[in-house]
Amino acid sequence: MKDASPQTIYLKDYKPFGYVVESVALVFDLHPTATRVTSTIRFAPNPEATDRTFFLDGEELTLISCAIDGQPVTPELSETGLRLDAPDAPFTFEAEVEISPETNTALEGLYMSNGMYCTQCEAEGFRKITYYPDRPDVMAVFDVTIRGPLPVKLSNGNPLEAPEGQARWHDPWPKPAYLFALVSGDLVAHADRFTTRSGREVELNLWVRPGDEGKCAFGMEALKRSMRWDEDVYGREYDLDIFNIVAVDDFNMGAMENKGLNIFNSAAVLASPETSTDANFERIEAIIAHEYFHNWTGNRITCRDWFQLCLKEGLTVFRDSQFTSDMRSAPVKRIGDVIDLRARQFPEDQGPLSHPVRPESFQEINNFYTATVYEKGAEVIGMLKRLVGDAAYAEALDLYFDRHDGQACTIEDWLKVFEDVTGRDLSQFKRWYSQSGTPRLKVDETFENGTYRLTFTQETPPTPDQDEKLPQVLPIAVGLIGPNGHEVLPTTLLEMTEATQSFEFPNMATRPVPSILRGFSAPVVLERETSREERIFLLDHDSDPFNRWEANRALAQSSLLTMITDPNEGPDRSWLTALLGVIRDPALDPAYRALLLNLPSQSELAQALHERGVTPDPDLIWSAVEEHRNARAELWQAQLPALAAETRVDAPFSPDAEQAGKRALGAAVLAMQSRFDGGTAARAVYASADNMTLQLSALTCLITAGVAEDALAAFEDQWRHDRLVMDKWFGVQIAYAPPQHAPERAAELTEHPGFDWKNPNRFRAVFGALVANHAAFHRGDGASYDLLADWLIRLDAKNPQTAARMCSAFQTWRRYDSQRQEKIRAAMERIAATDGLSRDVTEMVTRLLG
Ligand code: 0A1
Ligand code: ZN
Repeated sequence: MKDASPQTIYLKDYKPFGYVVESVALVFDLHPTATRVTSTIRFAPNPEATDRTFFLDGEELTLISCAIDGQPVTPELSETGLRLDAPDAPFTFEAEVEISPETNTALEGLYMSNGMYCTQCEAEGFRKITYYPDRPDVMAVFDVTIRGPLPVKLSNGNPLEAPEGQARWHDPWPKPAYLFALVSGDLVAHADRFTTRSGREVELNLWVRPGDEGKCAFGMEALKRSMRWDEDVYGREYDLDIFNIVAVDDFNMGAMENKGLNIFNSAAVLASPETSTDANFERIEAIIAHEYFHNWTGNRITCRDWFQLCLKEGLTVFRDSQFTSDMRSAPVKRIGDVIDLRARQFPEDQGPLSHPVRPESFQEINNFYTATVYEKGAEVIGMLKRLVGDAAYAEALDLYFDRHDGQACTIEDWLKVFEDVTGRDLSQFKRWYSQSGTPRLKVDETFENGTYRLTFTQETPPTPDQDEKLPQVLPIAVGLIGPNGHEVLPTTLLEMTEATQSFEFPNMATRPVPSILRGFSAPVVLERETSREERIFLLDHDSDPFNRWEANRALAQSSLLTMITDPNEGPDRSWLTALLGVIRDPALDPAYRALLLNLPSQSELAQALHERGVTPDPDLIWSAVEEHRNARAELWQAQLPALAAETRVDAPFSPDAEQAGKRALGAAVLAMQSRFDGGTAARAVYASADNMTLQLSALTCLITAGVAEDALAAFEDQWRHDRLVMDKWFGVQIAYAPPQHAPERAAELTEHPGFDWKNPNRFRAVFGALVANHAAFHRGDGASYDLLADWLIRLDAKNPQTAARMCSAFQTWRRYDSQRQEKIRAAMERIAATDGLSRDVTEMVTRLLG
């Protein structure tokens, strides 16, 4: 267990380490409870450093022996590491330590998952493997020997000859310890090859447990597409002779970009049509790409310190979104990203966990792998690209790779390449990295003597971590549409730098309708009073697919808010009629049409009410959404069969965007039909489904209709042997349960023999679903708060990182009424008062309680 009276670490205190590491040789003698790790490390004084304190990080290690230049030494040991008086000249440090992978339930360092050894070292897991300067700015060439009983033994880099029963790996590329990896198990490979554009032959392997071989093909194809794309678009080539991916069942996050040996949560790589949904396929393709792209943005160029995490993560998320846009539909990807940003990042930025894209302090770095660092970090890069243009972006990236290859860098280095390429001063733009909070953008408009004028005002409300906010650089993409629906000004980028700023458009024959923030060109909240008519006009005519969707989203939101605040109001029928016209347009991509049918989440509605000064009532929100869905289904009833027919896929299953789009629209139509047919159509789909997308969408319809008992039993029977599919079974029955039953159902499921709560995927399947079911999570009796708190306390003792991540469920707590707030506060205080609480969860609840 980590120290619970933690220290705060500050960006401003950065100092380089006193020594450089010239080489590292590690020997592993694997054993479940007594693995021996022998390290031989060449250190030399670092000319860039003044402080020569020789402190090596190390946690939960048993030191067996330690020597400097062959002479045994007795270091000063503490809970966090080892200190020695080291020579002021190059020297060799040797240590032998013992660790116990089998009892490592935190899944950080070397641990075991289903009999297989594996590692997770980001951010600070290497210190649980051996004593080392475990910080990203210390980069070294690693040589690894693995001895042990299991046949497959993998590490980073290229394999070397080794005696029987051993494996040796040499990684020629200097790397920080967080990119170290080791895997050993009884595994089988799905193998392939890739020839890089300069002719390097690369062996590709996806290693899985026997039985999972049939779920590898898609991941492998996605890897090859990613490798080709990074060559074509960024000019980046792979740099080793082998690239290994391993699927692991017990993993805290999605995946990890260890050099040449990516380790994946099996949910983020294993796929087959029978067991995976279209959404799973798309996510897997994106994560494979993300980890692969890290080879350049993260590994070849890494971060100087963990405050710079967005340097690799923001950029790599941006790159993986570009990849998905190229592989699939760009507008559909953009809309999906914005839905996700608003659902996860906006609440973070506007609540007690608010922090800048580049935080300035932390207690536990694992708590900063956030939507702000990742997704807002990617938005910031998107804005930079919009501002400088595509050609300058490409030039700046080339310069970045040239100038910084092999280095551990900062955001300053990153911005400097853009300044050098464009001659722009990016000091104001840099506020995007240092200022937390979501800017709010107001718009005023006038039309006089043929000149149309837009006046924008930006304001970022104070956040708990920062009172003062300064104006940011906002790229605002605008188009103007004439009354006949024709565009009179194509998309034009306005660059806003002041708190208030006007832009004029002369020579307009008539007052145009503006389409503002096209493509969601900046991550802000746009506050504009727009009439219903104007929104319907944009829904009909906007040539920008994002803003067309956005107009519809605003219409949906305002209709729902009206219903919530006045229970006598029904849904906005004239909007629904206009929307039906668009939905029935066969020229529109079915995936896009499915997005138009998607309603704002109940949590988003709660936030919208809160922003309007109304305390959200989760029960009223739930009832209004239900009523809306029923009314919409009834109103469109006659058109549904034709729409359903249009979504039929006759070709053999493919997870491509085209088929997936049809299935997404089909699922939305089926959900509407199930609102009035008692589940007949869904039962038929369930019975004939030959892929998981159809099977699961039918199952969720049956759950919503309250007639899923048989189907749930059949599903469990069919899939009890498949861990990943069973995660879905656990999740859907809570996510789609009515609020009056969901917490009880969740509690019941924790008693199910398959509820292996130490497996992060299974824990998240149940509790992630409960949190996502807004009205159930916020049920007035506080049952869900208490249940979650009980389980977070239990999980924290085994796996602090996953427990801490789930604490963000409480981040919106101050939106709600005082009774709910009191119940949440009590739950969080109960967590905070737990004996031996980890540093991870302590930091989270302290920040949440404010
Ligand atoms: N760098 C990985 C994410 C990651 C971070 C921390 C981890 O610790 C358990 C694991 C993975 C990525 O961005 O994919
Ligand atoms: Zn990443």
